[in-house]
Amino acid sequence: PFLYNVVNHDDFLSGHYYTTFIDTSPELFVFSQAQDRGSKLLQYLAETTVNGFEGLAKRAKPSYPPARLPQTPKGSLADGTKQILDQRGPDGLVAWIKEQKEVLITDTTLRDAHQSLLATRVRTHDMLNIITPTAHMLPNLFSFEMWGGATFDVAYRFLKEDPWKRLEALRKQAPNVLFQMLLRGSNAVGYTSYPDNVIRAFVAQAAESGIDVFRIFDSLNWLDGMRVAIDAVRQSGKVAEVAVCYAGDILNPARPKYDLNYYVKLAKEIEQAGAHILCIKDMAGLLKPEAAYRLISALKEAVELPVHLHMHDTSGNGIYSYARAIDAGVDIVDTAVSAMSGMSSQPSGNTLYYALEAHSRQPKLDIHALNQLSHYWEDVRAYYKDFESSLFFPNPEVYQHEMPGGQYSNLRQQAKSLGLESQWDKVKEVYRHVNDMFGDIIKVTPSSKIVGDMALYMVENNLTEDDIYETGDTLAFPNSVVEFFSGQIGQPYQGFPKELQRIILKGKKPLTARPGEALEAANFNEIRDGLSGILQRPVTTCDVLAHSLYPKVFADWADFVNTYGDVSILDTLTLFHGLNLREEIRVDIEEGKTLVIKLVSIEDPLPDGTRIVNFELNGLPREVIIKDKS
Ligand code: 3PY
Ligand code: ZN
Repeated sequence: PFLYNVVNHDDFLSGHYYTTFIDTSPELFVFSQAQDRGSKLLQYLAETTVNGFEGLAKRAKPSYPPARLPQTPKGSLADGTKQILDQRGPDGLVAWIKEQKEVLITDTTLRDAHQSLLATRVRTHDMLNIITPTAHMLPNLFSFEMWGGATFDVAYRFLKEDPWKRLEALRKQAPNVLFQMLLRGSNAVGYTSYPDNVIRAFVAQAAESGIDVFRIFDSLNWLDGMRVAIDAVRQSGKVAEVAVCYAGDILNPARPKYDLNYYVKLAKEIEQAGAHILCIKDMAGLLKPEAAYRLISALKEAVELPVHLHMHDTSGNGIYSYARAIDAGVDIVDTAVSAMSGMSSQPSGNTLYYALEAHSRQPKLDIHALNQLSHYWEDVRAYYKDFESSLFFPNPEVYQHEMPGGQYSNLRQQAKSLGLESQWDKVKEVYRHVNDMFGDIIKVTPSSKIVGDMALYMVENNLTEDDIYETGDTLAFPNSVVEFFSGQIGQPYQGFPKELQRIILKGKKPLTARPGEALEAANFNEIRDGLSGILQRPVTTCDVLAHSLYPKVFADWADFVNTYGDVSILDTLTLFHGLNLREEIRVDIEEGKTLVIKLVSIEDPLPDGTRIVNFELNGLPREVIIKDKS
């Protein structure tokens, strides 16, 4: 009974109906799910075709040949690191890592690479198309970094998809290699501190849904901010990889705050705190080659833990630094598939392979496979052209401004939206200056955002450091800056600059304890009950956790899904641009069920600003009325 609930109803056919027929027959409104999904999808396509995609300048839908998809090799999937963890546990995995002569590789293409190059916009759809060949072609990888960081909120907020579904779907198709995520300590995958029970439950669920290795960091390198997460990961039976964020320059004696001793001492504390792996997280790409050699040598000496190095290639020195780190004995390094590497992303895995030709530690990777995967990503990257960052060449200037790879294009965009595009050089300079005013802090999400907010504030209002000290009592500082000086994101190494803290807090007393201790535990039952009124399906623990972290983002997403259904099934160009006139697409809404959708015409606007958009859905005409927002 497609479309025709009334005329197919038994009472209607037999003539036994009255004027109350509609009120007394609720089954009339039970439409087949497919029909309901089809209608919602048409509504989405009509609106996107006419009004464009939120946050994207409207332009004609581009057309590309299909992405070059490598053939999945024949034969069964080779076992990999996932089986080692599952069979031998985290300690067994650690022992295995230490036995490897070759350097191990984490591939970041599915997370940090697109977070840094394409504003985190790569969709599950494009990952799912390549994950099976990837799992077959790269079974020797240490891990796929494919979740966490900004991917969690961006999935709900901008891509209108469920990040948990991404994790679970990829897990199913790549059961042989470890899955790794980035966890911001007590900030989880958010930008603020959360109650301890949220951190614990989030870790437990992420482990259950498929994460094996949790890279945990604190945006101020404050170990207290990471302990709850470390313990939760250990409790889940997964791997706690604890990160030291790299700041400063150990080669520069004039920059003594973060010297070699600082890193060695912190690494030992991290080992004591229960880490399985130590990570050096160089989120801006500041670790110069000689510094990489000295740092890794010292750490390998100081701790028993395997050392995993994460870098961004902003300066263009990434491969050289990796090569030096590999000579110093680093166990694992992060790279991306070539077409998604370089600049603010990770160094290219394909390039590293060749850089280590004839070297005893050349990674065991199939370079032919990596090149084929790169072809796929080269083609797919074009779909996301509108989100490309503005960094098109190596930028050693990063050694001055020290902005993390993921922040550069974001801050530039923010500056632009404030009308400060022409003052971008000044913003970079002030960013570094703010860092020094704040006491030379670690800059990574969310502390990097705070420095960025303050820099924009100063440039926008034409304020110098002296102005801040002289007239600060009368200034309304950005919220994030006030929160930082209140101790809401933790305690910086060697404390806050006292005078600036007094000016910014205007007499308010700062927190000196761990923010999580002061926060009331989330009431998951209450959240679950609340969500059951919003979601038109059973509420899952994943939903409850997402709502705990991002109440508004999650509620907006749920609203979107209620209106338009699951748009993650659309191909990327269609999601962003809708359909061209007379274009026909096939959408698989579930195994064996395909909708054939054709855009027939878009009528002129009516006096009330609405338009009728005519489609064919599986050959039948359908019209959708939408508001033209132009
Ligand atoms: C994140 O927190 O998302 C990062 O990638 C930090 O480097
Ligand atoms: Zn990174």
